[in-house]
Amino acid sequence: MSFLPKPKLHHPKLPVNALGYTRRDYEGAISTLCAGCGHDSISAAIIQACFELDIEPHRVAKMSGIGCSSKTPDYFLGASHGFNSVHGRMPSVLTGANLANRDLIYLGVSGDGDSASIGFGQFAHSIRRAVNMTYIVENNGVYGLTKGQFSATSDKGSKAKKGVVNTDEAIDLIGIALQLGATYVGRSFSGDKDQLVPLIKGALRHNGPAFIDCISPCVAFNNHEGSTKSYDFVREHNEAMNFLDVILGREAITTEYAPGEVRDVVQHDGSVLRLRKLHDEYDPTDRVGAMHHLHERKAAGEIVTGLLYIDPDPQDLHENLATVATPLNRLDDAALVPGRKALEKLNASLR
Ligand SMILES: Cc1ncc(C[n+]2csc(CCOP(=O)(O)OP(=O)(O)O)c2C)c(N)n1
Ligand code: SF4
Ligand SMILES: [Mg+2]
Repeated sequence: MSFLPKPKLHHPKLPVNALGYTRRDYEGAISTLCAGCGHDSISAAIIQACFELDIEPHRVAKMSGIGCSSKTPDYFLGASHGFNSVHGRMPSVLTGANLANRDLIYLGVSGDGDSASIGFGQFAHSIRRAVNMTYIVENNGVYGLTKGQFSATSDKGSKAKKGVVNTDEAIDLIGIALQLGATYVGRSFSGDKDQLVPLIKGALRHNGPAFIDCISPCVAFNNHEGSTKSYDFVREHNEAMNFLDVILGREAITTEYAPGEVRDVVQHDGSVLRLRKLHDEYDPTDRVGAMHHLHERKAAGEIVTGLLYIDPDPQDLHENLATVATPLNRLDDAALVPGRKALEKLNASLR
């Protein structure tokens, strides 16, 4: 594998955000993935989302497991905290970090192998425990890093590069996330930046477990005819439910739409998620309706994308555990070791 240091020079007139940073300040090392890999487009979307949200890079903690997808945090947010964990273990490392320091913005990046096989239990429990995070699965339907075996998200009947047909049922991570209580659930496609960037922005501003399943073609092992995760197949079968605009609290809402065309969801931090409806009957605040719609459209051969579900009033792990507002890693000895009397009082209260 080659390694090239990234040149630090950039055009002096690059646009800057409210913090005075350019997009370059959100980049990482040069990618070593195959040219055309969908994962690189997702990295670019994450960079764009953080730049547009004026996020201080040092406030982000990016976590991943093992796989081509899990390598990508090296290619964005070079000034952020990062932890490349063991295969399938990103969710528990992220949960622990989040418990220790609730002040950071947690971004988990994983693959379909990493999250739907070895890390399936970890994925499920991080969602049901309502960890405040943005969890992105870069879903290519194969184990890209280990040369293209079917993953658990490969559709039944889809073909491997050498013609073998997958006979196993696919796991739909969106369906699982909805069932286990994720409060922000979206699906997108690495080739649709206009849809993906706002979806990531909305997830980063969401105060609860936000899950995005992003279909991300593997050009080396799963971009042929017969694959249901190829660029051509996804473009032909993509059925977008809505388009999202994220309007920050400080910005005026100026765009005009006819009544009924949009739906606004105000988040706890004052930002507004403006959903431009593409299907009138679709209600993204109805969890059961979203699950039903997903199954129905899948049976019709469509890949449903967009913001599929949002809970406008989410609760996260810290609220459920009633932890103190101060991040636990900032508590001093007096708070952490309150002494014998406090311990006796606590024990007495439990008798
Ligand atoms: C404990 C363990 N088991 C197996 C492997 C081998 N392995 C490395 S990456 C990978 C799957 C990666 O697939 P995915 O998460 O879909 O990432 P992609 O490369 O497709 O982006 C496997 C099985 C490993 N590294 N560690
Ligand atoms: S093997 Fe597939 S997933 Fe891995 S870098 Fe290449 S195209 Fe991307
Ligand atoms: Mg994969």
